[in-house]
Amino acid sequence: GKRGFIFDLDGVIVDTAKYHYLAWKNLANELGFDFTEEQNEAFKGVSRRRCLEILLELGGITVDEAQFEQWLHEKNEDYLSYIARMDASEILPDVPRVLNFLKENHVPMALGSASKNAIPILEKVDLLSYFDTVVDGNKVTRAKPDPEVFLIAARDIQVSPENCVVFEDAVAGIEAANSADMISVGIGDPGVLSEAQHVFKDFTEIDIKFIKQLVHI
Ligand code: B16
Ligand code: MG
Repeated sequence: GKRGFIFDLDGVIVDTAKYHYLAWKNLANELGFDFTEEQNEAFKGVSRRRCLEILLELGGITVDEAQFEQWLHEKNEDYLSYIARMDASEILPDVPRVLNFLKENHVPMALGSASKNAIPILEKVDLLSYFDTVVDGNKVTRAKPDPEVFLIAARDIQVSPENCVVFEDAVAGIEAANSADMISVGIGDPGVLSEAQHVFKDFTEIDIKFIKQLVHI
């Protein structure tokens, strides 16, 4: 069947994962505890709300709903201050090479992200026009590792799940792709992403031959 490609955003197309990390770390520090990069692995691909729940568990802090909402807001404002300075130079190396190849070959492409900030980020780095659909945190009710985000993306591009190829940097995202019966490609550390069907350190390691095989061309 016809193949389609689904890309995660943070940590795959752009390195906004580092800005999420900084904003969570700033909040943790303000609340009197530290937050390490290792702990941040569990935040990748996970909804903003779930991240704050985990952060507060790490700090041993319990709060009421109003305080929770306020810290969510504060973290996002801090994150957006990093995003405001982004431009196309922050697209990860060799991502345009792969996106351009797929576009030239008319392969359907979707974005599948947990982020509620996905569209403004794609606009900032000038990649919005590449995607036939953007399925983001505003459209999804169940966060990764639930497969909902990728199943909606597959439906939008009219490609059956088993013919979808998902690029993901998060453990939760690889789990979501696998349970949707899609082909999972991990971007990052093979030790962390051991559940992925294929793993590459980054896009510079991806040969166009590999992409051609996946697209059947
Ligand atoms: P926001 P992805 C995810 O994006 C991030 O990996 C995750 O760390 C973040 O908490 C989530 O988006 C929500 O983002 O606060 O911008 O709505 O990796 O699924 O593209
Ligand atoms: Mg990600």
